[in-house]
Parts: sequence; C-alpha cells; structure tokens
Amino acid sequence: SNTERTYIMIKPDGVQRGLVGKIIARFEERGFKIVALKMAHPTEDHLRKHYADLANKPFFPGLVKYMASGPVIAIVFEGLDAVKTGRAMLGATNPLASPIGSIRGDFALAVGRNICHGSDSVESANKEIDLWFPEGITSWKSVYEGWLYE
Ligand code: YYY
Ligand code: MG
Repeated sequence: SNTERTYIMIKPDGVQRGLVGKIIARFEERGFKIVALKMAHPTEDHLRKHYADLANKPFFPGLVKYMASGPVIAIVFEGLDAVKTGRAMLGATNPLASPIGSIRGDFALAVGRNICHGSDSVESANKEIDLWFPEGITSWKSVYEGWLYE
C-alpha cells in the first residue's frame, strides 16, 4: 500500500564516509516520504535487540561492535511497497553481489561494511520502528501525493 513503512538506517561507516545526504536523496527522489529521522549512537545492548535474529551467527559479535562504533542515522520511509523497494534500492547483503545502481553496489565493497540497513519484511519493519522510535513517528500529507500515485 501507499502507506507501507520501512526502517532504513545509515550505518556508522555511511555516516563517517559522508554518504548521509546521497542515501537519503535516493529515497526522497524515488518518492518515499520521511516520517521519522534522527541521529543516534546506539549501545551494543540496543543493537543486540535490533539484530536478535542473527545472535547465533559467527559474525554477530563483530557486527554489534561495528554498529556501535559511531553514530547512525535512523529513518522511517513511507510509500508504495516501501519494504521490498527499499531492499532493492540497498542491493544485496554483500556489496560485491549488489547491482551497480544500488546503494551498496555504488558505495560499498565489504559485507561487514555495507553502509546501510533496510527492513526485510513488513513485520520486521514494524518491530524495528518500535525499537528505534519508541517516541513515535510523524504522519503528514505530502503535496506530491497526487503526482506520485493515481
Ligand atoms: O538484511 P541485510 O543487512 O542485507 O543482511 P542480514 O543477513 O540481515 O545481516 C545483517 C548484517 O550482518 C549485514 O548487513 C552485514 C552483516 N553480515 C556479515 O557481516 N557477514 C555475513 N556473512 C552476513 C551478514
Ligand atoms: Mg537483515
């Protein structure tokens, strides 16, 4: 639906490398609407919750350390098919397997430094939005809506 929401996060390497504006611009230009956005420096404990499904993976401790190594940009985008389209815009988990034109395919090389996160289902999106934005998100009507959607 037009009001589907996804949780997109620019990881510490994306922030350090000055890619925040470029990544947000791609989503805005595609037509997605920002309904929540903040900078946060997450604790390892918070990240263990965010990545709870991966707790048994060998790369989990390194992933949590990397993600806690600096501030991130937490964003909720809203729009048509936001979850699946957001994932397509990010590319594959491994940047080397990501198509040119995707965010990871254009800006990253290593799986452990892949600069951005995107929810993998509507269910995970809802969980992640609650985890990162317990204060809630901002609903607003964009003047573009009649030109983005029939
Ligand atoms: O959703 P996505 O970020 O594309 O991949 P996940 O399978 O959820 O893994 C989360 C995160 O973990 C990934 O973005 C990089 C890291 N990771 C890793 O360091 N090494 C792997 N073999 C797989 C994932
Ligand atoms: Mg994932």
